[in-house]
Amino acid sequence: MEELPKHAAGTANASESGAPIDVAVVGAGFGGLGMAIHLARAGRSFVVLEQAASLGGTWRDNRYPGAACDVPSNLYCFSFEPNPDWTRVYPEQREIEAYMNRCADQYGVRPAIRFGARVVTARFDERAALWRVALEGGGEVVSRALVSATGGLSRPKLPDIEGLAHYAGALFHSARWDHGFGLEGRRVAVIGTGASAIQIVPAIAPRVARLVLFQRTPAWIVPRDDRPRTDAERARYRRHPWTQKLSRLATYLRFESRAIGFTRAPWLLALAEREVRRYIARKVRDPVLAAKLTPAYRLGCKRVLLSNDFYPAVQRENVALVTAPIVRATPEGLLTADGVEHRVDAIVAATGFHAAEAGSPFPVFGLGGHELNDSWKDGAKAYLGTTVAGFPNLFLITGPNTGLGHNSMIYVIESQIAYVMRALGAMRSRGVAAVDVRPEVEAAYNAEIQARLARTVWNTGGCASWYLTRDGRNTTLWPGFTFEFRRRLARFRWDDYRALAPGAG
Ligand code: N01
Repeated sequence: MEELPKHAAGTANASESGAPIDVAVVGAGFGGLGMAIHLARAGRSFVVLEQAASLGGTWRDNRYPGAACDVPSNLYCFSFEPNPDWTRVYPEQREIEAYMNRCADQYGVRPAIRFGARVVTARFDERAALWRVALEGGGEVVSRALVSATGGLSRPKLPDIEGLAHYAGALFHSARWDHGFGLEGRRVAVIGTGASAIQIVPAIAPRVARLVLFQRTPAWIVPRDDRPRTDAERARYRRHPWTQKLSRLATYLRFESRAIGFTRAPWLLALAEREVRRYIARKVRDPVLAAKLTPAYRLGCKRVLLSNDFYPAVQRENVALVTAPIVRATPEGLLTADGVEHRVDAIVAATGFHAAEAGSPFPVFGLGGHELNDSWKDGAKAYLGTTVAGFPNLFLITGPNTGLGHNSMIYVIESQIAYVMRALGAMRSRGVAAVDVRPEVEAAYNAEIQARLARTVWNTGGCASWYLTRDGRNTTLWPGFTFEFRRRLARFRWDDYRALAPGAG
């Protein structure tokens, strides 16, 4: 783990003078923030363009009741900035958001973040070998490299339910929680039983008069070994930082071992399923309800969820689990296929995000004016999840096939940031203006990744998930151990790239 100097001066050049800066970063979540800290340390000129008014990405957006991370706090932070003050084993949203803000200040990068700056297009200018990034309301940032750190799960997906527009009550997505809506004594519908819903339901069930939970597919849910961090632990982490590093390593290895079942030997997961079925039988008294809550696909196919309070919550008197499909919305609620109208004061759509088919949130034009989302119309792909042929000096953080079903995304993010820094360093030392990954290198890499994914639980486990495109292509997940991902990004290989000079596009 690397120590970074704190209070590094942010060398942002956010001016629109037209003078090119080294790097324009889009997004101030974990990816953009980590990138900014490393660019500042290297003395690069850069700016972070953030459309919102504050930083934090997913941890700024997902403020629903109960929001917390399912990766333990000692692992879910930057390797160079361990936090001895985490109050729980699993960090809550507001603590993670505060941690990110603290990092921005400690490493001096906040002045480099332009809030309220929404990118509308990014265009590679072949003559100058520069990126021209256009902002909403006019204005342009010109940079040698463009880092897109816009997040894989940043675009909420509302359910496609007939008549929803005519529903007269409150309606909001889990990632856009309406804190102005008073829950007390109200009837609330929650659609979905993914990671967001299973945190929301236990958090709001004691507050609402009635909660109707619409489940389309049950999730595999395992116990969550959460507890508060004791004062003694926190003191020990301060006095002996290696003890926290050891805890981080132990958690990393424990989580990493899950990749064996997910990616190499899905049959092993049948053993875990037996355990979880027993757990459901112990926790859910009514066998009919237990059967409804038991998945019929391989564990791991959809993200495995962690919770101790979801099963108790669905058994509360004021909670109903509805498995009949929703046929349409009425002005007063939701009508299900069994003819029942569920009248509610609010509908919470915990229905996930546009992921596998999302593409870039803004048009990105590369060589020959080609648009990135056009190149990705059959599914997003990149080399090492980071660079795309025909888009010189474009770097993606959490790009295609970098997602994980088993470990911390911050590990992936840091691997990619290090790769970008190596690429920038290599270009500078060779006097090269831009690099473009060779199409055959990208193609061979993706053929390998897809062949490996074909054997994983995500592709073979018998479920539909946000990991897959409509035609079943897995564009989101990395098919192996995360240390393999890091090793493959540990060197910037010139042979993989074509060097471009200005005017030589
Ligand atoms: O979204 P999801 P999420 N009618 O897509 C259902 C991360 N995350 O926001 O399974 C009825 O997983 C849908 O049903 P089905 C994490 O990576 C992490 O919960 O498609 N139901 C499903 O049950 C996670 O995987 C944390 O049949 C409809 C649910 O909505 C990712 O974010 C916390 C429907 C969507 O589940 C996304 O999680 C939260 C419809 N029309 C999120 N449409 C932690 O770290 C969708 N559904 C703890």
